[in-house]
Amino acid sequence: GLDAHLDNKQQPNARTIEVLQSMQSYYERTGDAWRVLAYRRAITTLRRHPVRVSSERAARRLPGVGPRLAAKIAEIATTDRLRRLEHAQRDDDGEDAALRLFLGVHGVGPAVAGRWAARGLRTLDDVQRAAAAGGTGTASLTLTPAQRLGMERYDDLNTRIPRDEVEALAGVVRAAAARVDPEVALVVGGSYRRGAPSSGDVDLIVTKAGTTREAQLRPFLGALVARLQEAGFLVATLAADGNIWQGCCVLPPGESGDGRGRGRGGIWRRIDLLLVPETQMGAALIYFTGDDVFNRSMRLLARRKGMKLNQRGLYAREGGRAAAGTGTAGEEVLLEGRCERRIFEILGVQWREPTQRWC
Ligand code: DCP
Ligand code: MG
Ligand code: MN
Repeated sequence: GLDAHLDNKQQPNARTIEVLQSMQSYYERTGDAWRVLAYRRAITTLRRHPVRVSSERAARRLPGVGPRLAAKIAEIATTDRLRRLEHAQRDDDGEDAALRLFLGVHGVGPAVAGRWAARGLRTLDDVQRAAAAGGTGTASLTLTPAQRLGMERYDDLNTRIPRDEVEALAGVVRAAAARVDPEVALVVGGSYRRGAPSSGDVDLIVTKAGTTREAQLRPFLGALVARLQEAGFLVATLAADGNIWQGCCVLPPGESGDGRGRGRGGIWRRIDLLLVPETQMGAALIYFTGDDVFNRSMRLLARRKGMKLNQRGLYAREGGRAAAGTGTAGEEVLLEGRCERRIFEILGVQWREPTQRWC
């Protein structure tokens, strides 16, 4: 055929074809099968056409080209652009920006963010309106309690917490904890312990000498949370489940010289309270200090050596390497839980300060 002789340079309608292909791939992305077919047909026809098509009338005479496509072919040939495509590309950018926006909502992951963006939602107001439409109908959507908080406090929860504020917030919890039980100890973990200048949240590990089970600390946690809620420090609960309490807190008025602490009117911060018996403190420190990549590599190393590391301890697996190979864990024997350094030693890993545990 003719098209075999015409490479892209010689092809008299090369530029038109190129723009139509962009338009076709846009319709492929939006799932518009009919338009994809129409564009494919027009492109095939144009490829075989030996002369440049620059008017709407000439385009109309091509087989498989309807009036609307003919107008677009003429527009490309005479202006070297297609406004419809430029619009479509702007819409695409809008979808990307919306996706990033929605990923910032606490409690929203890639799947939900993608669904919201794909159905045309672009702003938090769009989401709010769809949520207000109730739980039924195609235009509606249901937010989880965590997502609702994430929407209402979007800016707060996307603002990093400076190191000194992490310290001030932990100080408030420490003071309250001391009044409930002076023997309880609190350690700030997470990115703070790794020395980060700012943190996404406050990770507080709660422990007490002599404890062997987290249940022994639960009454303390209940009393602490009640006290901090009453004081207006804890302002929202996201999850309260076993050994972990997750929610939001805010610096009390006057707590910080630069006016950051304004009670409920201040910036709401994410806080995690984790109950850890003393016997598991070393493993818990490793886990809650992270970072997550460091944790994964430590666990992998443990598996390779026929051991198992989790947030409660380092275990030997009956069957050792064989068990690691088959993926079936045998009976586990606790090697160490209490001492962070000892866990490194048993694993045969040189000690790393928390500030060196990120990759
Ligand atoms: N963690 C993990 N794997 C996950 C989530 C968390 O190993 N999927 C561990 C390592 C983290 C720690 O828990 O350091 C605390 O989790 P955070 O989500 O609070 O993360 P960071 O404190 O490290 O960072 P940020 O400043 O964002 O809070
Ligand atoms: Mg954290
Ligand atoms: Mn956390």
